[in-house]
Amino acid sequence: MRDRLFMLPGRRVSRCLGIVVAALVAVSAQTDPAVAGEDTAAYQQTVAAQGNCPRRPNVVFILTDDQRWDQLSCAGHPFLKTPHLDRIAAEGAWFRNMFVTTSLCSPSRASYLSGLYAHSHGVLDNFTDFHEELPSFPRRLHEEGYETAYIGKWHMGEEDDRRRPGFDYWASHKGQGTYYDCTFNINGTRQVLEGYYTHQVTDLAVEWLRKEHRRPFLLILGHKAPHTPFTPERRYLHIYDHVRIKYPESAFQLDGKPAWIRQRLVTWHGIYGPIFGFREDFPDPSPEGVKEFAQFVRAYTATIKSVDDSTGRIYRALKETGHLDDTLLIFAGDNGFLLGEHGMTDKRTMHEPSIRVPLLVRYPRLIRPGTVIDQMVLNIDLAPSILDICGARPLAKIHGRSWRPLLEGQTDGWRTAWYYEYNYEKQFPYTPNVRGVRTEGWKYIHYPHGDGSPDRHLAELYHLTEDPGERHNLIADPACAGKVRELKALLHQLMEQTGALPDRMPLDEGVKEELPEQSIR
Ligand SMILES: [Ca+2]
Repeated sequence: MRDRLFMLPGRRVSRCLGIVVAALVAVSAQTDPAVAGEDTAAYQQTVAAQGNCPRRPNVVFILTDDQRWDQLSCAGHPFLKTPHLDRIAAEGAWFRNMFVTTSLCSPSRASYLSGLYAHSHGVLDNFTDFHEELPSFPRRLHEEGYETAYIGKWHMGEEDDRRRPGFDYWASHKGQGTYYDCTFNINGTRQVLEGYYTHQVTDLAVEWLRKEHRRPFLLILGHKAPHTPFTPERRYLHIYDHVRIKYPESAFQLDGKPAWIRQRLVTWHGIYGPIFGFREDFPDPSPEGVKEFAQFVRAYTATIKSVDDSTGRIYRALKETGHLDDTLLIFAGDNGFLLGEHGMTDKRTMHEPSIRVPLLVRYPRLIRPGTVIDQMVLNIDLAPSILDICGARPLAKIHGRSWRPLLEGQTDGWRTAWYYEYNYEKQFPYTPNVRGVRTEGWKYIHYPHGDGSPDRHLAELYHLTEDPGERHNLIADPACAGKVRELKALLHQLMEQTGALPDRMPLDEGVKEELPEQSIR
């Protein structure tokens, strides 16, 4: 799939990686008047002048790994308390309908940085790095005079912990990292930071925030939590032992669903399988098997307590350094996570718990306290939104759009539908290829085989307004035939608009019971 890198919307730049970068720059120059004919010296003067302007906000972007949208007490979680995250929502905006365009770590992270769909930025799995020449919002802010730092989990390019372009300060590690005693590369020097990951990256972030900053700054803080292997810090290990956890009802309502969902039940990504190592004897479809599932849910949730504490420390550091109200403070997750819904764990699918993520934004110069945004926003919207609010040059030819107008009460013309994509992974053979469209009221999902032949899996259709839990697959309901035709046409239109056609993907080799290799679990 490497030859699909950088297929910008509406224009296929090149299939050859070697010349693709030059072509990309050329395309940008042709299409972005701010770049075309730019007088470098004059531009640098402008940047220098802007550097003294107090109105350019700082940006702190906190990104968690696999935190689903409802893992916040302000989102109504039944037992998790997140007072520090709730405060950001209370003092800023909570985007209640925030989604990712691919529910997988690296592709989504690349979409956050670039504003592009995975089929354009080329990070289609968790083993591909963000190409060093690909434009991103951190690089753009850096070009425009921002002091930039990346601290924590980068998670694109499994074996490479080197500083990525666009960052003045770099503290990250290879691949997934470890919850305890993780080895970081801090500006070129590798060292083990003893202790719990969430605290270690927070210490680094607070230390960096407390330094003198003569220019506006961008800090991205990438957490490992709540990613597998769910490992709460010691003081939170048992805080939910008293909470009763059951399999969700939808786990037992699989009639009318595609057969692959039933096949997934006993796999690495199903509720009767090993549940990421929490269950030793598997498959276990017995009612008693819920006890390991309950431990799994408790541990996942408990790791978020530390993230909340971390957010409180970041908030306090901003306040004590006098930066708080001049900082665009953003909290988001890279993808959702299924906690037993439809019998599934993990993400990747297009069902609601997988694609919905939290998005909280605080910036009192723009956002009234207690703002709630109901329009559908996407991970690809983050980059254009930050650049818009910072007054920076936009990225050319991207898919996302700035949600700044939503914060200003302007909702006319906002998107009412969007396209979702996921490609089958041989290393994780538990989810087919997924293509789908979500509107405010409906969702259509289908599972292409990958060779252009007719689909071999049943498609899914949900009337979300009446069935937000996606219990009733209406795909075979004759009364919905017109809706299916309408959504198929809309899906095609959205794929065309985003440059996703012709659509290429791996061959679906089926759902398998084999476990993933130990090194990538
Ligand atoms: Ca993730």
